[in-house]
Amino acid sequence: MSTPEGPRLVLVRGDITEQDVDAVVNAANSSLLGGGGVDGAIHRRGGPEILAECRRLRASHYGKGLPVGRAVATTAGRLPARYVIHTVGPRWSETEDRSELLASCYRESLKVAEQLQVRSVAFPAISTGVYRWPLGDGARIAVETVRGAPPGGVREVRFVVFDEGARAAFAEYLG
Ligand code: AR6
Repeated sequence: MSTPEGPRLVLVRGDITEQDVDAVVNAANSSLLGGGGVDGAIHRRGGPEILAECRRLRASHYGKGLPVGRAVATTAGRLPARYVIHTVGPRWSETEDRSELLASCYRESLKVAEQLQVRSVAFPAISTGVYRWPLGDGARIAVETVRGAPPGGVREVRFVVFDEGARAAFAEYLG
């Protein structure tokens, strides 16, 4: 029997809100009510339907907020994608190793993608903006975690990064 193949990993420098993939991952915060960075861009471009669904999810399941490392899906509103998968990255800490929580964001988002039966997923470099995770380490965790995930129906994972520094960081691990 042949070994099942994992998804193709692709690196793109650009805006995650413009990606023609089935699901876009949002680097959200626990409130699920929006913010800056990727989160702000997704809500701005995707329109109010996304926030409305986030509010409903909060009311029904996440009254105390979506825990760090977890993921949940909503509509993608007016984005080219079908779904937004919201995940909450850890803030970088000088004193505590939170790598497992960052890895969990990628793993849990992929699990949600499998449940949605989608074939392509775009990830931003979670936690490397407002949450200040060092880019090189964030890229390593992203690539290693996605490579280590059990193969399923997702055929393409696209890492979408904003600038040259982030592109170079991911390129190093993608080889
Ligand atoms: N497309 C692709 N990458 C982007 C985009 C974009 N449109 N915009 C920013 N980046 P951040 P975090 C890059 O701050 O660190 C929000 O306020 C950016 O250069 O979006 O997980 C939330 O509500 C960086 O490399 O997310 C939370 O409160 C990466 O995406 C908090 O920020 C992630 O930066 C989450 O912080």
